[in-house]
Amino acid sequence: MSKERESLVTHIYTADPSAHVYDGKIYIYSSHDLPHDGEDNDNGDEYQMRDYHVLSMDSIGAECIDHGEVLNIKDVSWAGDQMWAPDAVHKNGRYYLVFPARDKEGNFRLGIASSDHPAGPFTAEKNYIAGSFSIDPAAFMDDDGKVYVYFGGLWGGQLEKYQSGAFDPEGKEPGAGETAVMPRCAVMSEDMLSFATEPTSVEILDENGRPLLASDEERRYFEGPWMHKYKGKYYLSYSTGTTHYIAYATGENPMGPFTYQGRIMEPVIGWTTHHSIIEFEGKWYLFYHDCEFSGGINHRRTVKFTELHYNEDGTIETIHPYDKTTY
Ligand code: FUB
Repeated sequence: MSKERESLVTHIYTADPSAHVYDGKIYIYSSHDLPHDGEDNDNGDEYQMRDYHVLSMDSIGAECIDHGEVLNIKDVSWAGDQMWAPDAVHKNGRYYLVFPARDKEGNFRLGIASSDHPAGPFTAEKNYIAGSFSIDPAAFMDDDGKVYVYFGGLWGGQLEKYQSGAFDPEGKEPGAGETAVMPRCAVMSEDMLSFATEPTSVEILDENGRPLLASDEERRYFEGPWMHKYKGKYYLSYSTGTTHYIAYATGENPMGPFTYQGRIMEPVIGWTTHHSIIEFEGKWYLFYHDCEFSGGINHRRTVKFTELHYNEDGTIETIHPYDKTTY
């Protein structure tokens, strides 16, 4: 049985969980960490993933099933290396996996693969999405059926190299006092194979309506976006990277602007923190990963979940991941 805040599976290392409810079950689209002895660096070279697995649970607490490898990099003709955090979306009767990988030139791109079944296997399109770049796509379908893809990650994820709109190999994070690099968002085409709109920056503002600054590392966006809707409001949540929080901002429109609200989760064991949020049978859950099972090895992560609680005013209670008095 899967228990709250315990590793869902331990026969492989899994990370970057994107959870969805399909046909009344919970499906988790995750990265598959491959153990190796290479060193960690700021380019994320330690995250050497080459395939995806789908996990599922019939209900919260049920046994977590690994559906095995659902896509391997050898079957993605445009990809060269490093298949990082994926997401999925169900549209037009098909299940679409949206995933990042480095192309043959070493630049991260976003690709699409599809299947008739939520647990795959998935067949990749021949080319990456034209105009795509960076990592961590999160696909959100709004009530009108439009699919928005939020994406972008600093450092290894290369987002700071696209500030001018085109790839600049010398691109650096902005200095103190300058506006932070913001996540990107594009609307997907009806057939889910291309961007229907150019990717645009999604603004995250402070309490005074000013864009968060690059030096505000406790609050600014780093990677791992997720979008969900609660009581008609849009909640953009993300990792702050260097400060290891899962933070969130809310807004009235899926393209923003969003106003910073607070932290959803304090740091976990391990450098990265990556999450997703779902509603299942009237309760809300956060799926995340940490490195507790591997004893703190950054690229040997396992996926977990915990319940998430809203306050009356729509703010989210901060989760302290190892405080057993809170769950
Ligand atoms: O898993 C590789 C990278 O680590 C992801 O793309 C980031 O979000 C972080 O979790």
